[in-house]
Amino acid sequence: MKKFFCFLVFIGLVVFSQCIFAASNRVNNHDFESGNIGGWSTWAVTDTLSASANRTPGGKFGASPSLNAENGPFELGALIQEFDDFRSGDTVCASVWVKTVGLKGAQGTDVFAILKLEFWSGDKVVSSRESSGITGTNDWYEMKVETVVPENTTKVKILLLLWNKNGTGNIGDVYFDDAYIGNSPRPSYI
Ligand SMILES: [Ca+2]
Repeated sequence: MKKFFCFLVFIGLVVFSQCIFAASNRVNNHDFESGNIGGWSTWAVTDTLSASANRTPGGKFGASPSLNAENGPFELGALIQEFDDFRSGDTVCASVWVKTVGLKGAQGTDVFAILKLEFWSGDKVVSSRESSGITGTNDWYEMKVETVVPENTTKVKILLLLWNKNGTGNIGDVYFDDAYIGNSPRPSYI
């Protein structure tokens, strides 16, 4: 009986923690386990889903954008989500796990994977914050940005960004997975 009670408590804690995480992480399809990129808009990137690189425990998919768009290539490209429920003065914490394999520019220049937050007022960007970028080959690494929502912000955007510093396009691969945005840092149990 005692073991059964402990089992019920354990199940309850698992369900509770998942509910808390679901409530606190505002990113839709944050782990790409829907098997598509639903919830994300794309800007100048293609090849956005990968079944070969995943960071989510028990998962199958990550996102793998490329700047080599059919109508490109471009210097910048991103997967993007926007949120209208952050208020000026709020703390905003964002993070994403990223992995790179031989990532560089099509012409030998550097290409960086970056986590960026943009703060919009109406149709204008009023400010932005971004992580340091990584390039080349790196194992899974958690990029983080934490700041305070500036005055007059009406919309916050999270961008999983690729930037070719001195040219266009890229070769090699970048993988993003398990994106997060909320008013407090990502819970430690995910
Ligand atoms: Ca995943």
